[in-house]
Amino acid sequence: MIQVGRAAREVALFCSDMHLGDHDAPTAALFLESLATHARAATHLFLLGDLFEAWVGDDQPDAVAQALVEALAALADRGVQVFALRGNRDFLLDVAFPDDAAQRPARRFSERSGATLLEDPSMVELFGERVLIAHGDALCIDDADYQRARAVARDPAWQRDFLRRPLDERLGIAADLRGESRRLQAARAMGGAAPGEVAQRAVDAALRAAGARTIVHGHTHRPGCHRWTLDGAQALRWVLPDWCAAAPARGGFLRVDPGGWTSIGLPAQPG
Ligand SMILES: [Mn+2]
Repeated sequence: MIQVGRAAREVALFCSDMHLGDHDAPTAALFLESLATHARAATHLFLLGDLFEAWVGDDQPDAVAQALVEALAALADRGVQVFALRGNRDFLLDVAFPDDAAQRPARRFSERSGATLLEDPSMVELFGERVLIAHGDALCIDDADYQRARAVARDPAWQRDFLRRPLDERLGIAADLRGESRRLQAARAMGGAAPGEVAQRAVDAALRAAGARTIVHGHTHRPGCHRWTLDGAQALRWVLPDWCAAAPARGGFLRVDPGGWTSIGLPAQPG
């Protein structure tokens, strides 16, 4: 298990739902500037899914994606341990292309960025505490249509069939899925619909299964800190914000250090 806090100087930073892409340069600039500021003190960076608005494979031809890859690689070069898990927008992140694919990227996302891809959910130990980390969409179990779509998009056979296609075709399919063809089952998993809300019983079950009482996730775009009692113990659920540069700007990190948990918002907006 990943352990943070074996040395007192260690600092973990969490964020998610940046939804980066060439369609939104201001949000990419906002995020990359904020990351440069706050990652300076971090020893571990956790990206909890939906880093990108869309991801058709590790050959995604996207200048903003390349800028994030380079920023992560620079952090990794400085010794920061970078971890990422896949969201519902970028579920093909670092997924291997089949041998008979029309074309294949020279290097996978993890190789280019220095990030280690984690399963969703994963367990980490933070300063002696077991913490479950997840994107969050798997906890939205009350939306049966969404969960069916998620299962299709996460099916290895569906993914192989998709990655086998030429890049232009994959980009076209992704655009169609986000556009009019929402009746297709995979469409909602690839984006389009507004994110749902997690079901409390799914959160409780995930924490019990993990033997944890703290979870950090994103996806819902409803940032907050929820406390309740689970089997007689205090439970904690941190929800990360999504990022958007358009006023009123949204975004932020969660920081964990020997002093505890701190939510880091954006600096006050001018005007
Ligand atoms: Mn999401």
